[in-house]
Amino acid sequence: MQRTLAIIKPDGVGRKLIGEVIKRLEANDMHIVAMKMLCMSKDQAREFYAVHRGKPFYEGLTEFISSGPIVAMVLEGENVIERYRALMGATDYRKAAEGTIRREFATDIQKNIVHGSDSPKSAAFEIGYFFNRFEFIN
Ligand code: IDP
Ligand code: MG
Repeated sequence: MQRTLAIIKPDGVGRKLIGEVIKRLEANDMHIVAMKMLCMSKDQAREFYAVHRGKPFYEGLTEFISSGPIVAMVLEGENVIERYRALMGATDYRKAAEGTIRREFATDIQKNIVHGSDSPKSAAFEIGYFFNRFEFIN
């Protein structure tokens, strides 16, 4: 069993896509074992996305992710890191496969509705960033 961090970004929350995203997780055997809605500060966003520091999109990305409420979730399932990445689709929605969340709902390479950890190492860091051990249902 594997865990990953999923986020519905401010564009997804603002466009009332929380239910749409969660429906797809539940339909694909990804179990929500922790969940919260919150707003990130700019400093928290900078720390969360530290891996992208120095890239041209870093400033815009941290500004965007701290611009409104997000929903953070921990998903559990077999091979869930890779399976959830596949459900999201490519970072650039124009290159994302048909039927993926980003292909259907993203409007921009930055405003792409969802985030998902990309490896076991990043999942461990990202889950620990948002959740402590008392916040899981099991
Ligand atoms: P990922 O979310 O598919 O893992 P990353 O490369 O980790 O993609 O980038 C993190 C986030 O930064 C993306 O989801 C997107 O919101 C934003 N981003 C990535 N590349 C660009 C870009 O070229 N221009 C603007 N924003 C970008
Ligand atoms: Mg990434």
